Amino acid sequence: MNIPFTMLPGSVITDEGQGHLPRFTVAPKTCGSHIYLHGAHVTHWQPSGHAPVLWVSRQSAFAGDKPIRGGVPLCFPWFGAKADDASAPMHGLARTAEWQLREAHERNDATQLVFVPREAVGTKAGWPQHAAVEFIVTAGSHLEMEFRVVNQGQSPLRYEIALHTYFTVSDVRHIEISGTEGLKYFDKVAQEERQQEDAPLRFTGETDRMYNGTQSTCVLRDAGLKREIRVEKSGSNSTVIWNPWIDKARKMPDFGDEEWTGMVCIETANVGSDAITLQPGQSHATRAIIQVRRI
Ligand code: TA6
Repeated sequence: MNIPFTMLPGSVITDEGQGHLPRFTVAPKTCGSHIYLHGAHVTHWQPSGHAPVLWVSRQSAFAGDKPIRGGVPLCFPWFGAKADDASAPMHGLARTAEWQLREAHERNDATQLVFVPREAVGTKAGWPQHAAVEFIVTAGSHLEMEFRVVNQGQSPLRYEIALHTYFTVSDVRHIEISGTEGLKYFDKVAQEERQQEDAPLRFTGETDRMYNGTQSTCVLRDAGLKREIRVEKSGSNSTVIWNPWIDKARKMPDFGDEEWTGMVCIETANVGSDAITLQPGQSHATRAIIQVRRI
């Protein structure tokens, strides 16, 4: 059960979002943010003095059994297709699960909300048994997100996690992302290992790259919106960068045909060879800290 509304700090109200889904609207003086209980899904974050940072498709579904297209989908406990079950949902169970709010606090002009999966989620086939999971969102002049897992069982617990963050950009053809220069990556479009040249990433076509073994901060430079978005991380060894481009956008029913130019994903993750294995009693936190700077 969510904490009683009477225990919500003044900067948090509950309202009905799109699709009549329950949503928290968070508004400390430093930002505005929306978080749905469905998938514990952050759909909006706008620091004071800046344009909205997160992107959501105008064609997104807002329905119990579908993930919201945009914002920050939580990919857990697997990323992409489930290795041993082709019928399992893409990107795991967390982003379509029902969560509840366990705590809410105001701290230094920011508001922190702690979400935990509803009891019933633990019975879903594929959800790691004996895993204590919480998702902590701190919305303020920065957006901090932490996905924490504790292995409360008696055997090792292996999982993948990605904070699959969608950013609004002026035009993906006119931005660049630094932080992955010279790194090896798996190119999901070409289906082969490649190495990035020693220059920031620019976009000239469908881009779907998994970088493993990197703790680097990525910086998205967007001259069109006169801003840089800095994606710092801790507890994350993988970065995924994605833009569907024209053909893939057209094939997605919850993605407008022309919307591909206005977004890019920079995902803070532990996926593939960087999957996490927790021994009994161990815990791990995957954290993203997002900041915006005018340029
Ligand atoms: O993170 C990139 C990716 O794995 C792409 O391959 C693409 O499938 C994207 O995620 C979106 O996946 P979704 O299941 O949300 O359509």
